[in-house]
Amino acid sequence: MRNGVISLLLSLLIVGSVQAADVEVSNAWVKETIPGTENGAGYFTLTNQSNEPALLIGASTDAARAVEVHQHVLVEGMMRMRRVPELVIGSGQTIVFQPGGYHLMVFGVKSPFIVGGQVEFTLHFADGEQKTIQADIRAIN
Ligand SMILES: [Cu+2]
Repeated sequence: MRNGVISLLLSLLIVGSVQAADVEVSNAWVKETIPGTENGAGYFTLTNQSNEPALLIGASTDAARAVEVHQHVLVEGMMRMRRVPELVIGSGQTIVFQPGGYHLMVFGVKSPFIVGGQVEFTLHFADGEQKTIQADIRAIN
């Protein structure tokens, strides 16, 4: 009986931890910065492997003044960028951040992003979960 209670508690603990922690981040990269500019863009693939939707509410980095989640949208025939304050990743869903679509907008890069290096970002989820990722700095083309 006692063992049964303990294993039940353990399984509840395990189930309880399967939330944003189960959002897998892969293929994280940032564009090298263009000399004379101080903004950058970061990309990655998010896969929600949990049974619950996950809510990405922002990102941060020590390498820049600010980071925002952005999306490109077509407004009257023009591509514009919009800040996305909350991005829902449904259970089982994969969302690809890529040029022309979702991206991390990096404002005020402190020192240039040079190909071959890495930039650390932290993704923030609504349940308080944080995920640290290392993004490879890649050439623009
Ligand atoms: Cu942007």
